[in-house]
Amino acid sequence: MKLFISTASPYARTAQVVLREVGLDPKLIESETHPFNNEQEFLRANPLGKVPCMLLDDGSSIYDSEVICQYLDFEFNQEKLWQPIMQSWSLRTLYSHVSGLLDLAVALRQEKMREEEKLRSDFWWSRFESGLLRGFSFLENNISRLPNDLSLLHINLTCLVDYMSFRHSDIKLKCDQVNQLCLELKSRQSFKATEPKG
Ligand SMILES: N[C@@H](CCC(=O)N[C@@H](CS)C(=O)NCC(=O)O)C(=O)O
Repeated sequence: MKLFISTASPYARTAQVVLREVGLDPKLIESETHPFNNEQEFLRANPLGKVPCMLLDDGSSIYDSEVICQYLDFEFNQEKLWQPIMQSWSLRTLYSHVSGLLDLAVALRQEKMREEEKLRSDFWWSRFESGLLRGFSFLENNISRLPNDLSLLHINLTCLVDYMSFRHSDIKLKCDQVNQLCLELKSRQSFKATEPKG
């Protein structure tokens, strides 16, 4: 089994955290790959050219991050990370909400990279930023709905919050309760070992 990751990708980090939480040895599985390097083995495994991607021993592959996280949890962890949210449509929606915020945060990062090429779009920049502000405000108002047990929702949320500090520290988010919850989660070894870099 091989997990293609990039240490700057918040999506890859969710899979890295789950890998550790289910007790697999990351040293034997993780392979750092910059998606822009277009390595052949990686592109064969995921023609979309995105990390994370999991190559299985039978040559088949699994992506995207949500499918990889569920695969690891189902195959190696008796679904313990999915169970706290799977029974509730409202919590599954909150999980999608966090995934949507990850998409906005990465899209805004790409917009910032375009600025270096003088291709910045004020329209998209402000649309992504206001989506993030609204989305975090919603999260702050709904944080008490999170289940007590660690779940894929907690993992995605913590990767999102850290990615915001990593790439968008200029955006002042009002989300003290979200930050407090994530601070507690970040004391886990799985998060400490996978802090964003790059
Ligand atoms: N929905 C995908 C998104 C993955 C994704 O966009 N990864 C980025 C890194 S943060 C990537 O590999 N980008 C390379 C590209 O788009 O060419 C997931 O959840 O895995």
